[in-house]
Amino acid sequence: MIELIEVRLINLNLVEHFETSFGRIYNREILLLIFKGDGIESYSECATDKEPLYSYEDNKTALHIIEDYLIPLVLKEDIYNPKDFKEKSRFIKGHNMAKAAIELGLWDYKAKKEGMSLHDLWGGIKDKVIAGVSIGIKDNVEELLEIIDKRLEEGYKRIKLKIKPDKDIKFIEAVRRRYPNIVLSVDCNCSYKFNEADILRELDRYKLLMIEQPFSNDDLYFHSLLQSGLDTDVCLDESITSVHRMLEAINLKSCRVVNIKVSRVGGFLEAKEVHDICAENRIPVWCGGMLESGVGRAFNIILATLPNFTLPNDISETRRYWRRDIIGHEFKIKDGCIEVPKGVGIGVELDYNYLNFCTVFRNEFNKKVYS
Ligand code: OSB
Ligand code: MG
Repeated sequence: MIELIEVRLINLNLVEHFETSFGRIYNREILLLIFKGDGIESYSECATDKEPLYSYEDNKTALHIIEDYLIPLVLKEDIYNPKDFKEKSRFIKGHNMAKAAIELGLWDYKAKKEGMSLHDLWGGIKDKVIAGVSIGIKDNVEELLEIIDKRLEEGYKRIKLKIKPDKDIKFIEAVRRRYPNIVLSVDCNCSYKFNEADILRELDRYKLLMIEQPFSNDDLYFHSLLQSGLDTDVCLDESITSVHRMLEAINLKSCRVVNIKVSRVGGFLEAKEVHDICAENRIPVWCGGMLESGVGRAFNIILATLPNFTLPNDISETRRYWRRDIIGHEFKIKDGCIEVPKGVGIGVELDYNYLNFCTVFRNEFNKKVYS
């Protein structure tokens, strides 16, 4: 039985700033959850950040949903099975990242309670996943080429460039000229309007692995129009928020590739179903990232071991994000891959010394208050 849930807000400074079409960030503020009971400690993190830029959720809305609805639900009704949690939290519309944070913590708890790895519990079939890296928008071409040199040297199997209008062709052209054969993709993070589709059609020249989320976060229709006239595969990220949206995208032919994030779809159960539906429809998937701490990264790595994760992931080494992580394990690339951590649950432990140093505030919710 889960006796206590701790919610922490932690601050982690990025090794290098990260710029997308939403803007430039220098640090992450991450909500970390710790579940305690039965002598077990399980972890998870919420993918929200300070501002609602990637989706409508941010740390404050997630904190509200988690503390005022989801934690009371879990503690009052003694929920520890992720399936029960999903059923019983359905009445709350949306807030997928908040829900995913609880569901993931319950998965780690369940795996630890059963004395097994989450990798086995989720049915992962690989013991390592292909590492890729997402490179932020740079001020000039020289800076971009310099960082790509470094990333290739570090062993990444795929380079993803963040682009936006006026920060696109010139950069892609220069990268392709220097590296005619690397596996290269671009992520627009919703920054193009449909009347700018001509620019996107020009990208067919550069043999990109995919073009990720050119249009708005809730669009499927214009993506479908674009895909029908494009050789390059369109990949959806922001638009795929549920199994339902995935089925719509398949029927509309809005994309040929999907970036799966457990946080965006509201948990592993939903992500697994999206994964399975994509497999049935011969749509390859890969695991996206949200600049997570080591806790979130461990979940991402485990997720990416499912069979239809056949494309390189946005899963990078620890040192690409943090000088020091809040877990006692460092993720490293070996032969272009990152290994699944071994051990029960997510296979990594919190480094409480550093975690406490990074903690901005901490709230505790005790079961006793709710019974
Ligand atoms: O669109 O995939 C995205 C980071 C924050 C928000 C959205 C995205 C990203 C990334 C980084 O691309 C992926 C990573 O965690 O390395
Ligand atoms: Mg993306």
